[in-house]
Amino acid sequence: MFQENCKAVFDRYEALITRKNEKTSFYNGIYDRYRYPVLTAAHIPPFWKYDMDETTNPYFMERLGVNAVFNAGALYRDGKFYLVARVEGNDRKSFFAVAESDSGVDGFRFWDYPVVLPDTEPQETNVYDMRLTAHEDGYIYGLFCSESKDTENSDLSAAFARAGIVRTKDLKTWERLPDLKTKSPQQRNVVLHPAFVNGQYAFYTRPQDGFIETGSGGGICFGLSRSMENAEIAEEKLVSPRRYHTITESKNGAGAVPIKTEKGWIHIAHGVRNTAAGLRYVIYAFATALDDPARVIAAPSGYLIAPEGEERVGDVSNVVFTNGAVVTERGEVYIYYASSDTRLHVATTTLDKLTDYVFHTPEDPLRSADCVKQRCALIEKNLRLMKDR
Ligand code: M1P
Repeated sequence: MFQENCKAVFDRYEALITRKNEKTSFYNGIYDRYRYPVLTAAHIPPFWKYDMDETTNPYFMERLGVNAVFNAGALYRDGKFYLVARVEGNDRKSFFAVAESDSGVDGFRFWDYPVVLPDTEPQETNVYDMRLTAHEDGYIYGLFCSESKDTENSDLSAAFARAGIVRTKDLKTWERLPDLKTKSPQQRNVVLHPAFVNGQYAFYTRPQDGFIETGSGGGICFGLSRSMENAEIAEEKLVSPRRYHTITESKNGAGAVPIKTEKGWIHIAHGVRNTAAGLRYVIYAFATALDDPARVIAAPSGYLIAPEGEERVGDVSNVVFTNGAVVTERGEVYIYYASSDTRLHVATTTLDKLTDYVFHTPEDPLRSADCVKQRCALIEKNLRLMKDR
């Protein structure tokens, strides 16, 4: 029985890891979607979950289950795709693990061990959502949410979110640096810019008053620090604001590390609005100037990716979220996005298409009357063209 079950579990795992992915029929001209997620809880190697000793585990039971694999930082290097995924155990604690693939759309296999971060922060209870920045200083930095309990507050769920910082050269050995200091009481969704700006390290931050609510935090901000060893931002400047009656009304946050194009830095972020059914998270894009990565120069209207089909359902339903995208030397773009805090997908496009989308999609006019005018102008132009054909 033990042997049979063990073999069946490993066979199922291998079949999943070696399964080829394929594009779906989804079309919007901007990006392609794929039939299968690239990482799920089932992608976790069985030897992370089962005790494989028949004497201590005669029923071949899972001893340390994994609940979900989602929000992943991404890196493309020497023809390989690396994801540092958020792995959440059945015990709710998250940790990081590296999965590697040759294709970027399938075949992701976790390395034998999860990432072991230096345990320098005794108050830290949970870690998640690492953004990987290959910085021009030669390090790969990982910025993540470091969560600890607010012990002063009688509410059992009260917690603090801070921006934890680690760095590595190989994704194997990690050095922990002090958390980012800002004037905001809490921070989540902090992203390090890959280049020096005015000779300093540049960050996209998301100030927030509470653990969940951003409160007076106006949106995605930008700030500079002289050092990474003691990263401190004196002033946060608003870049991409929350706006009434838009996809960012409740909150937003930087996602993937900005992508450099000839026309500007392209940002792929998330926006959140409230609904009668709870918060809805979508992914949107904007661009900042090459000579001033805090100045927005293009802001396409609405969302780039919204949850569809089975993506809409999971532990936190109606959510898509990204913290990683990569560009290959051929100009292909792989956007890794998680759905409903449960699984990780990929959407693929090209730098040319993404640039066209960001710089030629009209902005949100912010009022229904103006949205109708905007759409009527498009219809009128098209009807004229269709008549001439
Ligand atoms: O549950 C949805 C997302 O919620 C948080 O994002 P934000 O701070 O913008 O609300 C993050 O915890 C993220 O991990 C999660 O996917």
